[in-house]
Amino acid sequence: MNAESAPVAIIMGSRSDWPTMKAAADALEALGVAYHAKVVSAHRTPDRMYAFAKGAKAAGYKVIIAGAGGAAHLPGMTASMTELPVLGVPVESKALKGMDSLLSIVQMPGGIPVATLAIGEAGARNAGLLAARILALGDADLAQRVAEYAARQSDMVSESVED
Ligand code: RP5
Repeated sequence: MNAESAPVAIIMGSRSDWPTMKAAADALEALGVAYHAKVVSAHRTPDRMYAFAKGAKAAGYKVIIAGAGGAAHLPGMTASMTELPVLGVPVESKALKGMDSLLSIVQMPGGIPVATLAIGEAGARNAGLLAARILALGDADLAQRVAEYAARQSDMVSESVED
């Protein structure tokens, strides 16, 4: 969603992360929350990461979702350079199935918080939903949409074990 300004930034270490991180974008779209999605790599584009993180608040973002795989330093490095809440999504890696990504993101030193989600698409989707819940604290209309989303989800779960 390329609105001119958006409250959520979805950043990721590589274009190869997008199929996973799209689940965050889809959740935000379902709730009518604008976002910008971009590739910002801690290792391959460190200057871009620095500029993004340092400028994120002034750019109007309220929440940052950061996804990365392997030696997943992007969420933590971003969190070290902004006061905005950072939600980290461990992208599933080929070699270690995302355990490397998870541990890289979750084991932050005290003082630099990153809220770490589950590995892969479920984590990305939940990051989108969590970002919306954070924004909903100051937005009654969005809070209503978040509640309706949860209710719709419950309605879709049949109690029956057969069709
Ligand atoms: C990380 O390395 C990215 O976040 C990605 O998950 C992983 C592999 O990147 P590519 O080699 O596919 O670009 O930095």
